[in-house]
Amino acid sequence: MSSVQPEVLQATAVDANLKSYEEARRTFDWSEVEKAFSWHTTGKVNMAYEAIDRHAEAGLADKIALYYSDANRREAVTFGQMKANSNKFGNVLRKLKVAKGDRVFIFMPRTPELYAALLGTIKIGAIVGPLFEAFMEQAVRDRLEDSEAVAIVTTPALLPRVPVRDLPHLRHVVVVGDSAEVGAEHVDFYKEMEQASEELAIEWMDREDGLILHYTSGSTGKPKGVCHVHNAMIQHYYTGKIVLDLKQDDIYWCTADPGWVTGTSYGIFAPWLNGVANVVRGGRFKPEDWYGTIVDNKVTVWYSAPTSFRMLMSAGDDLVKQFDLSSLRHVLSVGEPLNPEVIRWGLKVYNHRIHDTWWMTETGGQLICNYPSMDIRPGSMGKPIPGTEAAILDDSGNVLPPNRMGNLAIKTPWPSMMRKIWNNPAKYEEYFRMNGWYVSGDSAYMDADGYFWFQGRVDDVINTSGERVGPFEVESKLVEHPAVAEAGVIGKPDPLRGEIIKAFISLRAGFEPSDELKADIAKFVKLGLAAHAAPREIEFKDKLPKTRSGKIMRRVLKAWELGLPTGDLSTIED
Ligand code: 6R9
Repeated sequence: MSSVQPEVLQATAVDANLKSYEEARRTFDWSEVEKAFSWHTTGKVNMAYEAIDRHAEAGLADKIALYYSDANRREAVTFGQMKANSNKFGNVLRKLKVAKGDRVFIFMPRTPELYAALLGTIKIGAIVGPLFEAFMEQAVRDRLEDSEAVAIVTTPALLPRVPVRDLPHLRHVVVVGDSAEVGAEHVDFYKEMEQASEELAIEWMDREDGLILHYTSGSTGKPKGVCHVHNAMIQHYYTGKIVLDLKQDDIYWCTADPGWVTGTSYGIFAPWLNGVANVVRGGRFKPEDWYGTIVDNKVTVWYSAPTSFRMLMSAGDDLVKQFDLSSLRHVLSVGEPLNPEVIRWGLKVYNHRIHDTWWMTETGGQLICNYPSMDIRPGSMGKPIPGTEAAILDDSGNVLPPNRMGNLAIKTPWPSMMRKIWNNPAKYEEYFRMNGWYVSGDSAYMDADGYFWFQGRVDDVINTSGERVGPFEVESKLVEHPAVAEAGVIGKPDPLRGEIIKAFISLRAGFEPSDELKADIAKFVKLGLAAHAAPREIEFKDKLPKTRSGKIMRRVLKAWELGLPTGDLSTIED
């Protein structure tokens, strides 16, 4: 919000798909994009057909759709093979009497099987729910329970975390593994796939039929099931073109897991709707493996996250020099504020501007972005995609003038907007409380030239290494520990992870603070919820600040942590 001249990184791409942002904003029309899809002639559609089969049937059957690698496995899958494999899995589910609209979860690490299973689920019209492999039993249970899922696809290693008791709707556990590891009560993935036909009668869907369910954390309550519909493909396809700048010969790599919306919208749908080869790297993050993935596959377009870029930055410039990264032509980021420092570093070592993009699980697709043909102002998320309108609103819903901080909001609707929160219409309505606007929960301002600048979250949601963690979920798990009386959880600023989770804890009578107890409590959350949800820091307090209604005041904890004034304490307990 300063008046000094902003730093500008000039546009470099001369042959970008989006030639002129300003002109596209004036002339763009979503109905033009729709013509790329089959529903124009039939009125019916299916995301998986448009992403895979359409290309296989248009002469690209032998083109590589997926370049997969991890430490032990390397495999290329063509569009034709992906069509056949997803058809087979669709038939497996049909044999199990899974039908249109049923919820099917996929809980496994990234492998070619995951992609066939996810697309096959969509092909028969079921709603797919991808889950992070890091989830522990409680996290899996919450999601299966809320959505009344009928089936889950998993691996022998993750099987112990799949709850089967007290889930009356869950009929099938499909296990992707060696037959010896598949119990009689489970469905043997490989065995069924072997017997299944490669021909499938695709379930033709209405544009507004359910496609995918991504659970995400809010500041209160259990995780919310954000539901997207097949219509989202319009935005995935279009942003794939103008933001990812995808072209036929690109080798594209999105580093996100499908358990996160980025790993589906931009790790599956956007590249394949554009008929582009998609790279998937399994296993954990290791700087050498990541650079190796770019070299081995000759990656041209790379979509990652600030936390990863920061980790690569801390791995050092010398490491970069050991790899030939000259195949790269376009680099992008999402998930957290992209530090100007990281952009400058990227320019120095990769010789590329890193293009920041802003969007959310709820928005389904990119909304505020930097484009190859547009100047970048480091620290800014960019400008709204053509066909959408973004604004900064005050708390009464009035549009604020430039340079004023407020609620970042998007004019409704847009093609990939969520269509419901599962089982929770009241929560859904909350987002749209300001007449005609979707209220994001982020605060930001827009400068005089229309660039948007992220300022923070309005609520208490923590963003650690790009993962959204609801403090309430962590607090709930903490108080299950026998030593914990009460817990308050905040995000503490961290140079590498953006934020880390810090827990303030008051102990039950009879327990004494100690480092062993801290470690035990952190482990308890790690095993009970998820590794990324475990507090990295714990501080014991005799008493936690609370409102009279008993809510732990996280903003006071945060102020303590940062050494800031605690602000209005009128609602504090005592
Ligand atoms: C796609 C995704 C959404 C929240 C969002 C905001 C933060 C995402 C950002 C960003 C600053 C960016 N966020 N992109 N903050 N600059 N470019 O990340 O979805 O996991 O639902 O998180 O992430 O706070 O509200 P999701």
